[in-house]
Amino acid sequence: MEALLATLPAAGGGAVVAAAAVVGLAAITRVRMESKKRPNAPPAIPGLPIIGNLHQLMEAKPHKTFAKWSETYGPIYTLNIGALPTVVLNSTEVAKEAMVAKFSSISSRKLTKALSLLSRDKMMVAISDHGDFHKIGKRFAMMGLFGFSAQKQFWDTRKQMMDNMISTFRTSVIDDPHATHDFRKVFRDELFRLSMIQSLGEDVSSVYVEEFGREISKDEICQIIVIDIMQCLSAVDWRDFFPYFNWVPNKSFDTRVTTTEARRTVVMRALINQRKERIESGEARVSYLDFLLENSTLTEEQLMMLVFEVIAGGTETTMMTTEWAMYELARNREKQDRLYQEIQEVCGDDTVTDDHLPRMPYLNAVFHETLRLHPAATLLPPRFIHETTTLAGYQVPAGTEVMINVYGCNMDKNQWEDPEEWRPERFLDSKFDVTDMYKTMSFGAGKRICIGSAQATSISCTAIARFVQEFTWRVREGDEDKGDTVQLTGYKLQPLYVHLSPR
Ligand code: HEM
Ligand SMILES: *[C@@H]1O[C@H](CO)[C@@H](O)[C@H](O)[C@H]1NC(C)=O
Ligand SMILES: *[C@@H]1O[C@H](CO)[C@@H](O)[C@H](O)[C@H]1NC(C)=O
Ligand SMILES: CC(=O)N[C@H]1CO[C@H](CO)[C@@H](O)[C@@H]1O
Repeated sequence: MEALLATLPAAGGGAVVAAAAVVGLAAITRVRMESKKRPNAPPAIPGLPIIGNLHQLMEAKPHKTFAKWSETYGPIYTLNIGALPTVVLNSTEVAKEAMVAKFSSISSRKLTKALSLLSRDKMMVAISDHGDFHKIGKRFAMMGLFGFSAQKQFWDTRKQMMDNMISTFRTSVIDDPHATHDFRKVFRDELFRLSMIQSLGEDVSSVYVEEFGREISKDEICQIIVIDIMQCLSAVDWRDFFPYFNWVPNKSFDTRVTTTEARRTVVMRALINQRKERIESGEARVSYLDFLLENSTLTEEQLMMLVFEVIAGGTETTMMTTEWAMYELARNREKQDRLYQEIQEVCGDDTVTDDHLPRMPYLNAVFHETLRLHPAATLLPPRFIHETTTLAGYQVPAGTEVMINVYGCNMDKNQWEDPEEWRPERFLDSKFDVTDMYKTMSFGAGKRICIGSAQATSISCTAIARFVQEFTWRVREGDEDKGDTVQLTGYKLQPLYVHLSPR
């Protein structure tokens, strides 16, 4: 009891927290008895380890807590601390069973409060239930954005993006050969530019937002529709994991989510209206918005959310993955040398392009090993069992929430040797096919698998290869072991700063 109290945050007042703790323990005891009644239920987490690991939930790294518990409770177990029973999955096999074989019983979403507000109640492909909106949204994205003919339109922009990044780094190396470079800033700026061109047809430099009463710059647009949203999503509200504590008020959290959502919406509306005016004046472009306006009958709100989704979803995930890859290469000199050797053998004096990628197995391994160790989504957006089913041989009743711990699956000692080590060589093993884009579950699996995976793979791999082709990478002194993440996200806590020397 004392341990529990000591780990709870001061917010909310001692009395409230103590009361919650007492009722919480009572709930735990009840669950223990109930689970005895249902012999075919997955193991339930009893009270003690929860108290022991509560501090990790408070640090908002539930994926780590969940992985730790599975060392004791195995690949599937239930948390019954609140009104909503939750089953946590930590092995690839069981997770795939849930996402592929049992999809028809587990195809809706159970959202955290923040996700539900930010997605305007499931009005995003990734966060919708499986149904008409999901199907239509996914088809539009394939046709209007990710299909081969749509992507072909953006090849020049992508090449330009790579050239811009290299030339930005080059210029700053010439200015000061000993400088440290802010990798994230350079990469995010260019990815955001690509996202804007793909989704709105132009590299928007500013937009007038009526509600703000002023024109906002491109940096501000990126801040409001991408960065603020991602940060808001990563500010885990632990009440979501233990709905039993839902009644504990958290005003600052609720206000922050509501404000962030409102700002995102007015900026997106302004961007879309600005674009519509151009289209009305006869200026057609190839873009996702142009495609949706001409080919769909979506409401204004749906249109706004779908365009927002590809801008926000496309920028940060690819940025995070590439940043981790460069961090690992910059601190593992011999792996970087091995990659450089492969680049020289395959490309000679030519600049690396998409066309070289199939002939570069080590580059492919570097990318997948980065996705494994540093998944952008450590926990997949929760799913919901709407029809009683079995998982790993256990019966799991309708009404249970499902948490898929990608981090836990990727760290499973039974599947990966020394899982905490970044070792691309493991993917050179003949049991992995080079062309398999889903060697880990970092892009999800089954019907809800990531639709941007091909684009993300090709941008990230080409960028990594070009960066290593042009420069030798070294992390800033003292940053060799800065591998922590922001709460439950895959964000690197300390942005990557590097020293570069031209090859
Ligand atoms: C390295 C980069 C990326 C990673 C690691 C990643 C990861 C994921 C994961 C794990 C899911 C599955 C969620 C689930 O099963 O519950 C997903 C779905 C999705 N991703 Fe990505 N993603 C990446 C890049 C992108 C890009 C570039 C875009 C678009 C511009 C994108 C758009 C989406 C969409 C729309 C879905 C929802 C698919 C559905 O629910 O049917 N992703 N992504
Ligand atoms: C309220 O939410 C914030 C996140 O914005 C979190 O840091 C804090 O711990 C929460 N407080 C309580 C009592 O849950
Ligand atoms: C609308 O869809 C058709 C058929 O897929 C396509 O050819 C056309 O380019 C689309 N319109 C726009 C503006 O993208
Ligand atoms: C990361 C982690 O703890 N993974 C565990 C998942 O569950 C299996 C049991 O089947 C454990 O052995 C793994 O260690």
